Amino acid sequence: MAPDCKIEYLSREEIEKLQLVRLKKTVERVFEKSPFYKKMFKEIGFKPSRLKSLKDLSSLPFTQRKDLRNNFPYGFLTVSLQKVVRLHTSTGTTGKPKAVFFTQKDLDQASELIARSMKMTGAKREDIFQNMMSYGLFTGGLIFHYGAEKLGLLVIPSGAGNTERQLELMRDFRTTIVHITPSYALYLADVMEEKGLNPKVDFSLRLAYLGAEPYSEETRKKIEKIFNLNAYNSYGLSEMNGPGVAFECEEKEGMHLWEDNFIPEIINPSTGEVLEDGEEGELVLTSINREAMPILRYRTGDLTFLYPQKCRCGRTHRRISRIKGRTDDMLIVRGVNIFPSEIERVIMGLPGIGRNYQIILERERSLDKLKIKVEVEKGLFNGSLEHLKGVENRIKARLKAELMLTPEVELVEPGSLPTTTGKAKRVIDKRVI
Ligand code: DLL
Repeated sequence: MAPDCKIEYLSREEIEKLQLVRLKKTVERVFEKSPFYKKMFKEIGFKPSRLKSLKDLSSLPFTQRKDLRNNFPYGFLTVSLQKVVRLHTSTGTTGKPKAVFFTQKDLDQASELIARSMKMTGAKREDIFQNMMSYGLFTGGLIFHYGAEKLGLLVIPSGAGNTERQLELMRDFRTTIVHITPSYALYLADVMEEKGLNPKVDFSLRLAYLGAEPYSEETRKKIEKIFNLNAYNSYGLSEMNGPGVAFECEEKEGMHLWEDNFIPEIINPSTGEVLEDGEEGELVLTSINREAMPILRYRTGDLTFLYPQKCRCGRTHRRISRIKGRTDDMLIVRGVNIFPSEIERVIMGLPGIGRNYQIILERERSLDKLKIKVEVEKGLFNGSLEHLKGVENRIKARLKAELMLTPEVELVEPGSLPTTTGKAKRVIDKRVI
């Protein structure tokens, strides 16, 4: 069924009216049902009846990533498990991921937002859509998949990786739209050229949805030129359904954040003060149309601003700028969200390891490459080669088992990595985005 596009053009008053109704319902819901918010509201002495206007939202505390982890898995749930039909988790790499639950209604709504976003950028029923994002716990696969089906496209659920097969599918079925990470798009172009294929001539691509990781305007332009297509930026996070939170329109100037489903705020990340439109800060989101697991004032860690001007396309939902960076040290490596502290926890828990390590990120043929240099204990280099290999293999095995990472590991002599008296610079990111 075609998405309801009228909602994209509501007046500001109409949007705010709808937001207030949905916000009140959400606040009542979490107050009654979510163990986490019940406790929070009690602690701050807040009653849902106190919420009279959208401005009152700012009197509530923020919800942080650590709250989700500390209340894993069911602390945010506001429905009985019988009503939950889907689990997704963030692609994070800690021992405990963030669990995100969906009722059937939540999934329908998430599909609606994807269908709306795709339609906005000109996707049509006759398009052939190849979804090259990972299927499974990551939202980029399934959430987008159902949205594209809702719009009536032919969906090829090819998932991530397996480049040869991707190319074959693209040629056999004349794929016209791809959903892909920008780095994989560049890699794909490399492989095409290597095989003597012309990305413009031998394929039928006309649209690409690029997201799940930061990239620059220059990278977008490069991808558009190589494939001769229109590429649109797509933003989202697991905690808020996954993709479909904000999406570019044909103007390609900022992403419309679907304000009938999410209330955005931009805050100063150090003070928590709410900033004006146009000012850059951390994006904070409140989901106001979720059943299983609404989240209030969630600190995304993403740096952006809200455009103060109306969009030329006529849609009224405000736009966020391309994501400028993170407020924390989260790295996105091949689509997986990684915190250096987690790598440290794993490495330092192993025997034979010295005091220092370094995480090096590079781009090799457009794909991220992760290398970890680890200082070993004194004397280890004087021992047998076999013993050293054993230490290296143990590091690799633990990183794989706990964090699903398969980096290159290099063992180095104690004291050979640079040290500073101040804040250690353990991450060297050589990637140019
Ligand atoms: O990456 C959801 C998604 C899937 C979005 C497919 C777009 C397309 P997470 O794994 O929870 O969810 O990672 C969310 O990825 O907080 C941002 O830091 C980053 N991110 C997502 N989209 C963009 C983008 C999915 N277009 C985290 N530009 C977010 C920059 C992005 N960063």
